[in-house]
Amino acid sequence: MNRGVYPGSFDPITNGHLDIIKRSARVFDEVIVAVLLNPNKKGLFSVQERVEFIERCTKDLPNVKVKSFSGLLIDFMEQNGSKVIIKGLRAVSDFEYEFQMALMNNKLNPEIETVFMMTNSEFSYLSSSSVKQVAMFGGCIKGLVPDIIIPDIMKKIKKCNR
Ligand code: COD
Repeated sequence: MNRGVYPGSFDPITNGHLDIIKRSARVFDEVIVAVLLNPNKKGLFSVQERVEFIERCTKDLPNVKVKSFSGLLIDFMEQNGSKVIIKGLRAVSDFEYEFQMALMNNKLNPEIETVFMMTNSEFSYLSSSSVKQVAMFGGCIKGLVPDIIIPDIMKKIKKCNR
């Protein structure tokens, strides 16, 4: 089976992430969206919330699974029988960081390849941090994240702003 792993923080999932997931699901037999559990970086949403958001947004994609992981990505890849990391690329700034990560992961396990998908021009400016900032300051996040998770994001932001 041709299984790809799409790793990230997804704090929260945006329409840019979802676009990469949908396109990957057409290329791979199975796609595992892997949400990083990083004890040193507290996100706005818990890993459980992020996983649940992604599950809700991908429920119509039968070959997409969502899991969380901690530690090294290449260990998760081995445990899940995948040799292909899927990454999205937005700008030159993404390239430098992703280039370094791809080489490091390949150095740690030469069987691992990273494939890059160009962002959809519609979402090239989108990041989880910019979505959180817009929401924090009362801006409209419609069109930036899947509609189905907007109420949950707004609820959390209101709680944090209290
Ligand atoms: N359009 C297209 N792609 C996008 C968009 C968009 N609008 N927004 C984000 N993306 C892509 C990003 O480029 C990235 O490929 C992916 O979606 C996830 O993005 P984020 O921001 O949610 O996640 P990151 O970049 O914080 O994730 C980092 C990882 C979790 C992948 C990384 O830290 C990791 O692998 N950590 C595990 C430790 C490890 O193994 N390190 C490697 C050795 S140093």
